[in-house]
Amino acid sequence: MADEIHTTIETPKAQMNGYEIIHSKSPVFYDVYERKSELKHQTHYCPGCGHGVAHKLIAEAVEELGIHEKTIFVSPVGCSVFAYYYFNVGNVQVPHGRAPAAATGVRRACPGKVVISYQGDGDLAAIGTAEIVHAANRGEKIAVFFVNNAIYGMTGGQMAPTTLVGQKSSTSPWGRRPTNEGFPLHMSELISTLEAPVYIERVALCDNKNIMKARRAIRKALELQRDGAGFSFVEILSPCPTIWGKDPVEARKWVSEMMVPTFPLNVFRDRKPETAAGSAPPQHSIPEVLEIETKPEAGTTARHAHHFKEFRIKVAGFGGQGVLLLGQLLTEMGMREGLEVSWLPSYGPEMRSGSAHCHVCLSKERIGSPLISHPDVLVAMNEISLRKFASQVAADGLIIYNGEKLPENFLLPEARVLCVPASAIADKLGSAKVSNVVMLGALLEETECLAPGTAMGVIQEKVKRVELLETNRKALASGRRLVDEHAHLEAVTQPDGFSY
Ligand SMILES: Cc1ncc(C[n+]2csc(CCOP(=O)(O)OP(=O)(O)O)c2C)c(N)n1
Ligand code: SF4
Repeated sequence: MADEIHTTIETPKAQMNGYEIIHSKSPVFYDVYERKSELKHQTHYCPGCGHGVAHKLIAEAVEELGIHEKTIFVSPVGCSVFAYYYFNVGNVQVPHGRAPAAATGVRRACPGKVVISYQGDGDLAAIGTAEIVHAANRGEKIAVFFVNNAIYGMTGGQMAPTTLVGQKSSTSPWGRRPTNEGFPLHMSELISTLEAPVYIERVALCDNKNIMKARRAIRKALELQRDGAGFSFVEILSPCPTIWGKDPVEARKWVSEMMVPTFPLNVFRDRKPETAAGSAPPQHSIPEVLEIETKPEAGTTARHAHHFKEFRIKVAGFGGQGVLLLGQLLTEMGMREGLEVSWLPSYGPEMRSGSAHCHVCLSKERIGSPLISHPDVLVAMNEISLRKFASQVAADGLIIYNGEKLPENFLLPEARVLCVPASAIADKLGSAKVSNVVMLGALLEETECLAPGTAMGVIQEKVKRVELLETNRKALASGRRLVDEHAHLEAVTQPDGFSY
């Protein structure tokens, strides 16, 4: 297929006024575009669409600058939603308008990369106005290519913020009226009121000369990224023949005759990189930023071995049982023991007595997702949670249930079960509030996932009322002791007489 694509069209040079037509494409594009089942060398764009030209200019600039391997392309929602089918670079596809926010995250996480936020005018200037303004204002080190075709292309021609005064669209069939729809938004001018951006230019894909200017602007924006300079923004006035109801030649003409007078071509900002605002964001670890001591506490964590690569816990119950707090205690402990941690809470609008649960992940490696589908341990603080979540527990997992025994008619899944009457123990200790700490003690003793010594350090910091501290200490000890005794009982009941 690649051979078919990179061919010279066999037409005698004489017939072409001495020119040769070469049908080829940049190696920054994939050889085959899987999006198209039959014509695998064609994009999905309409003939004459500016997106195709803009893509070509970007690909050529990436190739020329030698940044193929370090480019990450963030595609938007709009006609260019499938850009990742074409660019053989790092690709991220994001929801409508969010490209600058996603690009911010990508660039901050990968400081050595060249990150492109590619967006249409509906995407950038309507639904994503906030994202682009704030990314520009922060001086994020990304290149934004803003393809302004004065209309919503993908959805069939609704008015965009950049639709011209008098221009008809499906949502302004009488033509845009400033008194009703306001004036077109001039994004380049708007962004150039901000301090941080280093480069802002508006170009137009209306004829060869201007396409060459666009080429230079795109190259420059990428060059600035390669050099780590700052926020660059290139607005590309672009034909949309299909929605405008014109042929490709007329559409290009319309860009120069109708769009350019409203959106004058200009270099709005061209700063030397060394004066760039938006200096590099701090690359600190989360414990450093939160000023959390990560050194293991003497006598506890240094000796604690974590017998897992990743340990996933779900705590569930109702609001007021300390469900979310128990999750926080575990994550805080994990952090202190030098683990990667995540805590994902979920609760209804009614904070008290409504159902609540949280996912806690303790890991020796970076955590991919904080969402846990199959926990290793379910801490069920009430019967409803037990019935609701027990079937999710991993086959060799553990359920710790807040009760003397399992409820009747409860179908036990494959997981092991440990019944801990935490609420009853907490009541005896004089505070119903510490039932979650009883469960914590049982969890630590049974699974040895974290060191009990770390728990007391964390609780000490979290519990503001001194008189409750002693109750918490007892609660933790009770949970642990209960498991010890339970293990002892179980041990003597083993048929072979051995303990496990
Ligand atoms: C949150 C959300 N709102 C609305 C849409 C519908 N939608 C898809 S594309 C689009 C407009 C795209 O127009 P533009 O950004 O100008 O890009 P073009 O298609 O012209 O290249 C809209 C409104 C969506 N997909 N998601
Ligand atoms: S509808 Fe317009 S913007 Fe979309 S692919 Fe066709 S010409 Fe391009």
